[in-house]
Amino acid sequence: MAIDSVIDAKQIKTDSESLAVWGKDWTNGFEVAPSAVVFPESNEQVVAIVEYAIANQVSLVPSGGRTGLSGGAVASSGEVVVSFDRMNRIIDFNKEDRLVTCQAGVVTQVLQEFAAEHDLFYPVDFASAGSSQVGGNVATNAGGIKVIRYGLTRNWVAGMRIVTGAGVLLACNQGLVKNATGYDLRHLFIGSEGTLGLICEVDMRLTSLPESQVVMVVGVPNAVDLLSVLMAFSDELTLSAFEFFSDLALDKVIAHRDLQPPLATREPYYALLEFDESSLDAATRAFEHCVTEGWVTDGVISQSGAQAQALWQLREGISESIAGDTPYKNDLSVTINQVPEFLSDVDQFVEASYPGYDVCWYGHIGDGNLHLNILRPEDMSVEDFMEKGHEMSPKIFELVQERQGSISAEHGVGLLKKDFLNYTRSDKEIELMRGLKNLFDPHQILNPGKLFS
Ligand code: 2HG
Ligand code: ZN
Repeated sequence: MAIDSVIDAKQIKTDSESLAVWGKDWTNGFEVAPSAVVFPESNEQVVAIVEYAIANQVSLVPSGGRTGLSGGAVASSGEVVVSFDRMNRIIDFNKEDRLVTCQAGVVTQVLQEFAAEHDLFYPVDFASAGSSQVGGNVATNAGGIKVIRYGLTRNWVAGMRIVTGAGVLLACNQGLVKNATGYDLRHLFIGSEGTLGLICEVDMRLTSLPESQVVMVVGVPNAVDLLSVLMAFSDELTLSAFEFFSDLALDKVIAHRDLQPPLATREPYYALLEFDESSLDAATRAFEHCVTEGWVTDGVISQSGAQAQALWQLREGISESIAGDTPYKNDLSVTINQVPEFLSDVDQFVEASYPGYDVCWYGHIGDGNLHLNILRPEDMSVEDFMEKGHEMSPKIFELVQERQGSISAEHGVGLLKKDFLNYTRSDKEIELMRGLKNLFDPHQILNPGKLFS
């Protein structure tokens, strides 16, 4: 039986160009070979697709905005890709509860704009907000640049409708604030990377609009002082963001976007802070304290929304600016107090074992989340460099493990890191995770080979 027995032919694509587009996300290096892409338009159609997959032993790969960086949405071996592009409507809004019900394919920025139109705020934000979709955000528990103040996607999911691998449409929580009736299955699906169910609809909670935000960029000569700067500001005010980037990252982004460096003096590191306008005096006090202590040498502060956005580009544009260097990417986290030591561990390891490689650091340092990108030397082939990366991974992950950190802070495990899951999760935990997988996806049709083999 073919898939067009359960879904209209107009909702199926099998041409090679479409397979190449919908069969992958932003991750490179994996084979892309789906057999078809289907575009359901309702929860019932998602159920029908899952029933079809069970009956015909077909594997399904859920696909959102395809902005993932761990291969979670890559279809490498004849799977049917289930794209949520046509389930992209906001279907309900409840002002009293501040709840907005989105189909899984609603783009993050559309949700943010919808909230703003109602004088409310959806605070989860990241550079790919213009393409990423709500379902994918939930499936990876997306983080981004405002986690320090507002938390991860998980904090905003008030309910969801999801189709399990057994073809059952479950409604989890339904927007309740309080619901003490046992296991909260909603939280099991958040971050499950499409391995337990296909997310169809999400009830997102919104919050009050923040006051106008101010952005500050400061130069930090020593990595070890980034933490002192964070503490100095956190003692004085509530931060909406605390990000960092290295001077090499700055070089890359200003060259790529034709921007100016933010400060007259270049330093090895920079911190980007965001806070409420009413905290300006407190921020000035913290800044002066940091200068007196020698943690910070110089700083710039936005005078308008446009300037704030321009400063944000210096951080948000980095990932795109190094894409041409086909970097060996890592998305690591440790507890915040260990960040400076961990950063130095990794730097020392790379310097000693792989001298001459450019290490481009940036990330959400206020959450303990560091994006480590090692750049490919110009004269090295992509294949040889990828091999070097594979060689490096266990050693870097050992450094993560020594500090009980995570090998994936926010991008997810997908195909890229599944062989290394045990550096962050114990064997017992992985065994229980497999048990849950078998329970929710008894026929092993949902995103097989992701998270673990
Ligand atoms: C970011 O914070 C994204 O810019 C991408 O999570 C990180 O490219 C990366 O390594
Ligand atoms: Zn990030």
